[in-house]
Amino acid sequence: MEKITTAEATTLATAFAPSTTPLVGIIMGSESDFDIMLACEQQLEELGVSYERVIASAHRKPTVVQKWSTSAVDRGIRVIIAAAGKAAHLAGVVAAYTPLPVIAVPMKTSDLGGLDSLLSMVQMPTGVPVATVAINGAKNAAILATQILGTGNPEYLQKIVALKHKMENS
Ligand code: C2R
Repeated sequence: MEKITTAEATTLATAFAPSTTPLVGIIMGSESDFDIMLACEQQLEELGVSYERVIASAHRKPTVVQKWSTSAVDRGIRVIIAAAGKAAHLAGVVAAYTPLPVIAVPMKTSDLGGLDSLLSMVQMPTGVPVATVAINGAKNAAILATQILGTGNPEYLQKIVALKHKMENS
């Protein structure tokens, strides 16, 4: 699980037919979000859930975000996790382009402590929801994504049951 460069991420974002078929699509507004979002990827790996990662900002790379979001369903993605900080419009923009559930992870910020990111994500107007986890709640985003997958797949449901048992017995 290497940190990918922006160039590689852009290539991935514009690749409409990736070789594997990830179920979760992770999008982040900046490479600077990656250190926090690593926990999300690690949790998905622990739960055995395939994912892809893209770094693309809605205001810096609007075309990439549009292409990645609109192609997600056809590429086999079933849940999207969007992480961003400050005026975090990314999750809402992605949700506008896809019928898939979007989980938002508000990044902690230096100026407003992440309250800016949180409100930008959680306060989506009626009709275009994003399910927002806690500030820097990267792990919970992975668990929630797996729970959503689990509603239609007993394998993932069982992974969540096992995770809960582990928590209870630790
Ligand atoms: P830089 O570190 O690249 O300056 O980014 C990123 O998610 C990051 O937390 C600073 C912060 O800006 C956020 N960003 C957004 C969006 N794109 C980047 N909120 C977006 O599209 O919403």
